[in-house]
Amino acid sequence: MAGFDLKGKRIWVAGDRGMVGSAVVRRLATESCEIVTAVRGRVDLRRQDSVERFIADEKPDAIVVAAAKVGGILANDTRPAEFLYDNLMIEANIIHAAHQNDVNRLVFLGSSCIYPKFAPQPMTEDALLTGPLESTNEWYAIAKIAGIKLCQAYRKQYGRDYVSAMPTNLYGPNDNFDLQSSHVLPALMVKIHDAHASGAPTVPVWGTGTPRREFLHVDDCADGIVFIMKSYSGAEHLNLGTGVDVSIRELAESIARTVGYRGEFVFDTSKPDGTPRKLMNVDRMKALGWQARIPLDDGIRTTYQWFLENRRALRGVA
Ligand code: GFB
Repeated sequence: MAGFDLKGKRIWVAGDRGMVGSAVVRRLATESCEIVTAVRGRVDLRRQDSVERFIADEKPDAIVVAAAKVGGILANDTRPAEFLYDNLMIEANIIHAAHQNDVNRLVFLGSSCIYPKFAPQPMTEDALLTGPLESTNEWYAIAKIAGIKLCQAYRKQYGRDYVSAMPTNLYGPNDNFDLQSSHVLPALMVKIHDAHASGAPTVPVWGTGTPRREFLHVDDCADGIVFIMKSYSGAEHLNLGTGVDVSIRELAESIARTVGYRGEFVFDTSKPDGTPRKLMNVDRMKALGWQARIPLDDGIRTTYQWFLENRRALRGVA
């Protein structure tokens, strides 16, 4: 493909109120395209007729599928039906209705948890479907793998230019800070902030602290998605990450430095560790000309600032 020129195009960002969707909207606002979003309550992405009507009415030229049911290790582990059903419905409805309405360009988003639990690290795109998944998030992973396959199937059967990007663990403004359902970075930010504020000597950290994760700021992620929309066409999905990982203990220490907390961490090994290591190989994106720019410490600092400014309005934060 020669490239997809965004100029004058109508781009529907499905999931524009979420962390990723809102970052994509911010990023697209710097392009000369028209951003299409759904007014709250107008479209239920789990209902085929609702999605079909919306796409037929709005006639977008391209779609970013940033809508998903997402959550941290505990939410994934305890709400398997929601994570499988909601995600299958959302992606199948959007991708099929896009095809029916002749929308030829679509970027689907998945997650680094699509790869086998013990995939060789850093994980290359071709590690997909080479081994068993991590049990805490296999429901979500199966749904996201189905999304990649849908894009490939509509490309193969109908010639649709649908592509998939797999972001690693994300964080940033508009993240979920609710301790029961959030990912580790916002969860530790809340816990360490609260311990600092109350003078608590310790902070509980789930698991052993030894698993390693890669964290991508959502503004980098949005930039990568727009880059892919403009310049990539192909059946194979692309990893979107930094290529750098840290242990959960190191992450906690970085957040503590930002917050100014000097207490200790207590590791709760009754909680699951999940995958031992989840680091992306990002060579393909680099070869295409893109790489992440925001170092983790800078991202933690600006996200903490955002948290302090917005915490009163956040769900599940006291
Ligand atoms: O971010 P997280 O929930 O998800 O957890 P995954 C990462 C690691 O941090 C695990 C530990 O080893 C957790 O045990 N951890 C320590 C904590 N303290 C906490 C805490 O207070 N809250 C949380 N949530 N974790 C998810 C998948 O896996 O990653 C999803 O379940 C998705 O499907 C997402 O792919 C990106 O990285 O383990």
